[in-house]
Amino acid sequence: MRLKIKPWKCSQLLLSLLLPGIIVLEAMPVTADEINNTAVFGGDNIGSFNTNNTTFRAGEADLQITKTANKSAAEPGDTVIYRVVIRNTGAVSASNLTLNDTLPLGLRLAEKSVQGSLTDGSTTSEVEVSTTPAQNRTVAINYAGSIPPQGTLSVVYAVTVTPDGMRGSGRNLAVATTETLTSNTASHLLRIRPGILSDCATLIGRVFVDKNFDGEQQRGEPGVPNAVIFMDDGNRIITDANGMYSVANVISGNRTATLDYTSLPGYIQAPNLYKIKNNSQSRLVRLAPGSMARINFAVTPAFGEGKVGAKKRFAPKSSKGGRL
Ligand SMILES: [Ca+2]
Repeated sequence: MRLKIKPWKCSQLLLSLLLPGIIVLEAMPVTADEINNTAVFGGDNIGSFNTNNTTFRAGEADLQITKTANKSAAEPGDTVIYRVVIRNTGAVSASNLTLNDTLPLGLRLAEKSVQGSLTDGSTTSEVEVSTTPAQNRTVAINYAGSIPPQGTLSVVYAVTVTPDGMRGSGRNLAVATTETLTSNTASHLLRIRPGILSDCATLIGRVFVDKNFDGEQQRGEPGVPNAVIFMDDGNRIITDANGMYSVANVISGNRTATLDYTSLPGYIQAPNLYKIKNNSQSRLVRLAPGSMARINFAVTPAFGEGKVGAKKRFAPKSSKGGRL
């Protein structure tokens, strides 16, 4: 009797049994992890018989991916270091791996920064990875080697935050694939702050009936809705139901806002008894980049309550009182 097992290609076995007959077992790979098995039986005085086919699965590789960054928030001009760890939790090696990372808007990969290292047990060594230029913000990083079972491939790379990052979500998604496997999708959210590169600011304020002429809004001093304010850049702003307004993305610098009294029939400018410079229809404010400033307009009815005798009834004794 002779038992012979020899490797045939990668996963094909040839088993021959002599006396009293011949049994040939062939194992043909269908996919990387699926094997189709057929047996042929025969002898000197009998014909050959084919057995039925059986299929069984070999050990599988499995990929798990995690992604981290060296900071949770960044500003335009900052560099962020991402680390992607791909672990093979399967029973066989995973080869020819590609990491696809879709970067958020405004983040640009520094291609020369890409580094790879492979950890097998307690041994970590650098490995060569290549980068395919980004298409639609998706960067492909390729590793031509194999990740052994329970081994990890770490890929580290740097991205630069551009001013466009302010318009993006800051979230990126990474997924690792081989010819037959796809990992889970790792996600990381980077909060992108305006930083010093933002040249815009925010202007807020309110138009209200100032009954005690201190320039501040206290209780009992209602806001005036639908008041029109013109900016020096031509912007036209209308107050809401509470007399409030806000303008985002105002170009920084010296900005002027003017209350249009033609939008407020029956009201005139309320005199400010404490700040003479505020006794003006137009107000000047210095808006620093990324800052917020407030311009309030105090008005008073041209006739009736709030004008005649208001100063005596509501004027504070020694201070301006609280601001609403
Ligand atoms: Ca007041």
